[in-house]
Amino acid sequence: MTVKIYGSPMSRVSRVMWCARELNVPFEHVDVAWEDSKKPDFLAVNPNGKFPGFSDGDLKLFESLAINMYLAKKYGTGGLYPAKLEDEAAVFQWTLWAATEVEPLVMPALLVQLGYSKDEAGAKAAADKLPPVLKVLDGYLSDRQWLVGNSFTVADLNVATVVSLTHYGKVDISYVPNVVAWLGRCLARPARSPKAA
Ligand SMILES: N[C@@H](CCC(=O)N[C@@H](CS)C(=O)NCC(=O)O)C(=O)O
Repeated sequence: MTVKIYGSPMSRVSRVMWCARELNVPFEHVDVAWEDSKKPDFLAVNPNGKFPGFSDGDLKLFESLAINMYLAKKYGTGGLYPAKLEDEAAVFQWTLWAATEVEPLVMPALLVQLGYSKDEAGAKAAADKLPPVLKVLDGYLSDRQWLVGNSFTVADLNVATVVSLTHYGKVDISYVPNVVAWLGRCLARPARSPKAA
């Protein structure tokens, strides 16, 4: 088995496992304890000392959403990964949008909920900036089911893993009903583990 996914499944590791399952790519999950993430063995896989770590043969990668785009392109072009250049560009757009515009506004609330942070005021201030951002996605989804083309792609998977953090962070997103409905469609996919975040 050439694909290995390293780290606690209760982390962004779940994103990559979801993607691999969507693609029916066999993988080895190497569970790494949180306290071992800064030790040399794991730093040799991901020098950031963060989960996930990933390898496919000799290739090592970090950044969960980039790993997903790699996996989808290698094992799912024409399916989970769109074949057309313009659609690939839309995958890049939505993935980077989720990572840069959405995740930083949701993560503080999640860290408070998980007990890693006590900065409730900071978490609220970040989450308060979310509505205009998510309304962009809501408007886009007003007349379509999926982000790119007519079927579920890695763009949906990547953005859904980020937007779903609102649930775990107890951030209300009921004001964007198209996003709520789309997120439900994404998270209902059989390849997603019930434990995924
Ligand atoms: N942008 C990175 C973030 C990686 C990350 O922060 N992972 C968390 C787990 S979900 C982690 O390992 N945190 C431990 C730490 O920051 O020391 C990615 O998407 O892979």
